[in-house]
Amino acid sequence: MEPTATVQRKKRILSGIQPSGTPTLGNYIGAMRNWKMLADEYDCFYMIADLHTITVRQEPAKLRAQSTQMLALLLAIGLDPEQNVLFFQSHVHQHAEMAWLLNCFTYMGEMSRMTQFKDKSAKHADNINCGLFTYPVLMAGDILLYQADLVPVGADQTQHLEICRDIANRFNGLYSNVFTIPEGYYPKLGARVMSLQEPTRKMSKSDPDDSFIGLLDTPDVVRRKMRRAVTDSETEIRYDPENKPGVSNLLSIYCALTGESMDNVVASFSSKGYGDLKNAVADVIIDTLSPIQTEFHRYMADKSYLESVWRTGAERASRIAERTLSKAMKKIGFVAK
Ligand code: AQP
Repeated sequence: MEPTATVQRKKRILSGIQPSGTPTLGNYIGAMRNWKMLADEYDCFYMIADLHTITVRQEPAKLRAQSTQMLALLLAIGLDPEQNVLFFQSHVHQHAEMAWLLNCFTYMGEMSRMTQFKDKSAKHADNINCGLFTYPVLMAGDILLYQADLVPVGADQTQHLEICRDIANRFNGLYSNVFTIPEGYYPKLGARVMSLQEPTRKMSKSDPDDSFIGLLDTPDVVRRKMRRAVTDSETEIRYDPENKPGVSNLLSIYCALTGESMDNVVASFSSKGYGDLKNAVADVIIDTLSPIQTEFHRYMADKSYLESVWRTGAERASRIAERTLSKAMKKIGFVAK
């Protein structure tokens, strides 16, 4: 008898980014650049999470432009659209459908405990919509549709991954194994980048412009934002996030982009001032962003190529998403088409 070869499928990863603005250096260091490193080892699905973006009111033309730009930026950082499935969430209608199904398997009490809902509703007090409340259910569907094994998560998303696992376990418990239960993936390189103006809060693309470095910021803008970055009234350069959050943030950006260890970096700045640190951080940021921006402009000039990437991505994603959605619908008891 022929020996049976066991073909092990690569583990699958699903991650996303909202086109709620120009991605920041935080998105890049904490998420995007890691995505590129995962491509060889994993079967990667990266979505531009445009459905999630409308939990906060968006200007239509801006949302469209930001979404296209986001795709061009993903390509510009080196994500290969053949190796990775790159797609717009709204192009795969199964996301919205799965979210509805899962809403009916999620309890109000569970959603009420989500800290991001509390934070975001405080930030957008004039528009606390139901989408903002059930956002983690849409996210659970995003993950479960692709039977993802791993989900790269930052500290702010662990609660959402937990709820996704709870919902999937509940569903599987009722209807036998429909969903893969995802695990968190914690990237080796994944510093949390803080706001330049309020360094105790994370850097966010929808915050005021001076508080973040956008991936499309020109060198002049980077230098200006660095000059204005909040530090403290001392002069010593040391890594102490609790007492010196501004300086520590600049140091960790420097380490994240150069790959140097914190000890070495702190030692190399021991006889220097905050101005020198800011200049050095600006230099490494500009060096990082400049090749990305060149590629970005090249992709933006080729709309038909971008279109072909998003069409192919949607087709590839839909095929898998449909398989899971149909299975879940059948289990629930809907009549097959
Ligand atoms: N400051 C950050 N440092 C490290 N990682 C970060 N991420 C976001 N901000 C930082 C990571 O980027 C990925 C994509 O995030 P997202 O766009 O889906 O949503 P977000 O976390 O809400 O990002 P923003 O920039 O703060 O968006 P807005 O302003 O729209 O809310 C995630 O993996 C996230 O951890």
